[in-house]
Formats: sequence, structure tokens, C-alpha cells
Amino acid sequence: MAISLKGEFLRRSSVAGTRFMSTSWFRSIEPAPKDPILGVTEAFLADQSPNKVNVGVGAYRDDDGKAVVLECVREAERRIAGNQFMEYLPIGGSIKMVEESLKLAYGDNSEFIKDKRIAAVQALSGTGACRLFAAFQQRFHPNSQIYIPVPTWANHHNIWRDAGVSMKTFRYYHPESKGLDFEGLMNDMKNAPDGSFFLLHACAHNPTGVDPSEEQWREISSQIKAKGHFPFFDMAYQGFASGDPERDAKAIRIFLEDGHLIGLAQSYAKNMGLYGQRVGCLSVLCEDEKQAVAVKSQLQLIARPMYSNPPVHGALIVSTVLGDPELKKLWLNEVKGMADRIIGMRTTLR
Ligand code: IK2
Repeated sequence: MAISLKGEFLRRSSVAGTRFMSTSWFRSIEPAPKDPILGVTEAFLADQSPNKVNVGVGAYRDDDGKAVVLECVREAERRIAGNQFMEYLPIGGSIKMVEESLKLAYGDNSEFIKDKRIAAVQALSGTGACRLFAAFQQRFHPNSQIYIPVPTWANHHNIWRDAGVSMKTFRYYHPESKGLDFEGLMNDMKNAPDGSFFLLHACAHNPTGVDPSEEQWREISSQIKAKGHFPFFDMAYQGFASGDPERDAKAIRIFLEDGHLIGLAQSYAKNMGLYGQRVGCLSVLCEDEKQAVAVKSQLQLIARPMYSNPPVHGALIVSTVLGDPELKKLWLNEVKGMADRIIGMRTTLR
């Protein structure tokens, strides 16, 4: 009934009130402010200066300022070419890509993978993984908050805000020492209500580049455990901090050793140079397999009306590279090459 009345209204208004309808819907909408990071890229593209440098979004460039496609990715592309698979992936994405992602983060021989305790889905890169987790948090812990470091990647604010999760902050960077405000961080964790959600950058903290030492991670892990907080790791740069993805997963491994349940966002934008392919993974370590099955099914339920299922091509590249020992070895060399060059350039600049 309601539908037919609406149809009747639209039919009449299309005769008498077309002008009214077509001009009124969006009249009160003001232009949105430009994104502080991607807005710089827009300004960069519009600028005619031959000497321009883009200091906005972090994307790796070679000595000529050119975008880089990794050799392992080129080879994976050659192998994928002619692959006729263009159908929809399942809602949770490529099983092979997800398996390889879990090995990278949790360890090749992780007991949690063997015990099927990890609920994991392919995500729309790191941003999509964070957004999916934020929606999951909002759905199952609607009164919870997320504590985010000061400062953090600007988009974290938008992600949790748009998911309807309220945010609090914890101290992270100490401007005077240009290092970690470890005392402030520990105090803020201690003073947060028990059972709060904490967002942690697993390595290569954006924007400061300041990471806790291994010893500090151990203390952070103990504090989080003592307070019953939930650690959610955003790992957008695995391999970029030290040149070795295993080493960069150290914080996660410490939390796993300490018996935490964790959430984790992974991205292949930077470490495989797959920026525009939007390929990543969201995982949640659960108490047992039954819980992991339930959590995964709920993540899929959230994803289905948002984007239905993730894109195929990037997932095929990742699973081809990480699933082949030779290509994986090449990738590890290339990651190290990029990380060493970044570290070297920063030292020179300083
Ligand atoms: N999390 C952090 C901490 C990041 O730095 C990024 C990447 N930032 O640069 C790209 C941007 O500003 O959009 C991400 C997550 C997510 O990156 P992606 O969604 O490209 O994997």
C-alpha cells in the first residue's frame, strides 16, 4: 500500500512538480572539505610546475619519481594472464589469498591457523579491513569505544566515526623527544575502562614512524591483558619498517604468545605496490573454531550489503606471489630493497 501511494505521488509530481523535485533534493548540501591526504594529490595533479613533488599519500617511487611495479607482481601478472576466472568471489574473498595472509601475519606454522581459530575474510585493502572491523565492533559491542593513538592516520577518525563507534585517544608521540610517549601511553591504557578497544599500528606507525621497542611491546601487551582490553592491529606496512615482514610482525607475535584474542587489518597496498587493486585481509583470532565460524559468518553478513564480494585480480596476484616459493623469495628481496632505500633516503635527508 505504502509503495503504491508513493508511486502515485511520483506519477503526479512528474507531471505537475518535476521542477520542484529536481531542484530541491540536494539544495542544502554544502561541498565537503577535501580529504587532507588525498586532497594533496588532487592539488598535485592540478599543479603545472615541472618541479612539483607530491608529499601527500604515501606511495613508493623510484629515483625518477616514477611509480614502481614489483618484478614479482609482473611475473604473477604473466601467470594470471589468460586465466578465465572472472566470476564473483565468495563474500569472504579468495580462500588462498586469505590463507597466505594469515601465514604472513600469524606465522607459517601458527597453531591458531592449524586449530582454525581465526575468522578471516579478504577485505578492500587496509581501509576496508578497518571499516569492516569497525562495523563489526559497532554491531556486537554497540556501547564500546575505540582508543586511537595521538596522532594517527587521519582516516582512522573517519572510519570509526562513520561506523558509529565513539572514539577516545591515548598518548603516543612525545614531540620533545620525537619518540614514543611510553609513560603516557601506559597510563592511558591503565586508566581506560576495563575491556576497551585499542587501535595499535603493528609497525611503521603512520604518521610518526615511531614504533615501540620489543620490550615496550611486551609491557603494552601485559597492560592490555591486565585491563582486559581488546587489541586491534592495523598493519598497513608489513616489511616496510625493517625490510623483513617476519620482523615487522613481532608485535603481533608477542600478543599471540601472551594469549590475547586480536583483530588485524592487513594491506598489500604498500608492501606489494598494489595500491589501486584494493587487496587486504581482516582477521579476528577467536577462542575456538566454533567461535571463528560464527564471527566469519557475521563479517560476511556485514560485507554482503556493503560491497557483496571483493575484487578478484589483486587477490590472484597476492596468492600467486605468496603461494609460490620462488616468487615469494623475489617479493621478500624487493620489499627489502624498497625498505632499505626508504631508510637510506630518510637518513640522507636528515
Ligand atoms: N592504515 C594506515 C596506518 C595507513 O597508513 C594506510 C595507508 N595510508 O595511505 C593511503 C591513504 O591515506 O589512503 C592504511 C591503513 C590503508 O591503506 P590501504 O587502504 O590503501 O591499504
